[in-house]
Amino acid sequence: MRTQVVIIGSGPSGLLLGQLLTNAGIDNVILDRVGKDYILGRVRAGVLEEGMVGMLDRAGAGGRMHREGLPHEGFSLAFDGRDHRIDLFGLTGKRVMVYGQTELTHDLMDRREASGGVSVYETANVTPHDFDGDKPYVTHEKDGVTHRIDCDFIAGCDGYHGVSRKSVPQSALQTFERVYPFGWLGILADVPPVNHELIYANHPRGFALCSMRSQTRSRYYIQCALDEKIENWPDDRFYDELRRRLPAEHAGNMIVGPSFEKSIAPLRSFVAEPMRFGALFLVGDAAHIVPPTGAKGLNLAASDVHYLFDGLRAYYGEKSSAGIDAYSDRALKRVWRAVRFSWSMTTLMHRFPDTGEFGQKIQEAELDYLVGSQAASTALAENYVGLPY
Ligand code: FAS
Ligand code: PHB
Repeated sequence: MRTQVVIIGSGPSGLLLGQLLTNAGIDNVILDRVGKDYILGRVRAGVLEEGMVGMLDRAGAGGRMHREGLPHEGFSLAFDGRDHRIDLFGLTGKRVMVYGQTELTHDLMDRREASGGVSVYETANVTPHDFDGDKPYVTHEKDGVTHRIDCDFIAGCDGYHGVSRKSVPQSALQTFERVYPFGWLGILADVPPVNHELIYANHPRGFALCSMRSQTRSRYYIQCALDEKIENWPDDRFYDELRRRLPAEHAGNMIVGPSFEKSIAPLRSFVAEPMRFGALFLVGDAAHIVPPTGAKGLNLAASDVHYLFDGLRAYYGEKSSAGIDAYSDRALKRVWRAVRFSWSMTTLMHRFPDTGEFGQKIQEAELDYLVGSQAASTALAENYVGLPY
């Protein structure tokens, strides 16, 4: 078999790139080692930058998002028992869209199916070959048969644990990493959100986040130790701890109910450089990971796809390699700005082992300055709504 672009991974990166390529008449095949249901069963991001919204519209997959998504013009920072709203729209003229990654992935899968895009799920041993040569190809095993797909380019959209980055010689790759000494314990519950906008809370007991998926479905997180076990966190204990970390006005009117999803996610900052090796391009989580505090992970995948699609369209449309040659530098410039923002939000909002009482006062003083300064709030807001592509 032959195609122009093989995409490894059917998450948001792979599906978004695949749809833009298909819409542009550029042949592509998506391979994933798991099935659709498994991918749709993963609960992940919930906040979309305008850039991601625009990319979904460009892919022709934005309809349900506009119908069911929740445009948000601000969020709150809670600390020292008080609530402070960051007026995103007033400070930047931009909004964010609250719409779950699960829904977005579903919409992209539906769009791909409707446009006849070729995706192969539950395929094993996907392996990129000769991507530093002039005849790249990918092999994979399906139902005991090994298949070979010859191609021009390979897009490694296979996430942090994928095969693409691991296929690059270690000598050609430089990685940067910070692992945080805590995780996020998150639940999903069909109860009305405690607030109409998100609340990021700094508390001496630890960070908490009140988010949502709709007006009737809440997504709540509390910072937890890395060795925590879900079985030690029945819903009652979770809600009690969450309420202790929120200002009284919110704790008092929180509607609780049974969770139907509960998970612990570790937090890390990670960047692999460069993001291109000959015919192989690393996209999204395959190249970088950010702590979810800044709601940047999924949104960085969108800007990577934007840069790579631009390059591939110029390659096939105008026989120009300028775009694909510039991909890694263009993508990494925005990646590092988002990595910095996510690191700074995580450092400001979480309780570290060495924070102590002095460190808590410093965090509260920084937050107090931030919410009281138009300049500081604007800097926070423009990073949160998403820096330009
Ligand atoms: P993904 O990991 O989504 O997709 C990669 C795909 O590649 C998967 O379907 C996988 O099956 C496939 N794959 C992997 N190895 C393969 C192989 N060898 N062969 C074939 N296929 C292979 N971001 C936010 O903005 N906010 C959040 O709150 C947030 N929470 C998160 C919580 C968790 C637990 C995790 C892991 C991530 C979270 N993220 C969050 C980040 C997340 O949303 C990612 O940024 C987003 O999924 C990136 O999409 P992809 O790059 O497509 O990678
Ligand atoms: C979520 O709704 O899952 C969410 C929202 C904002 C974040 C992280 C997670 O910063």
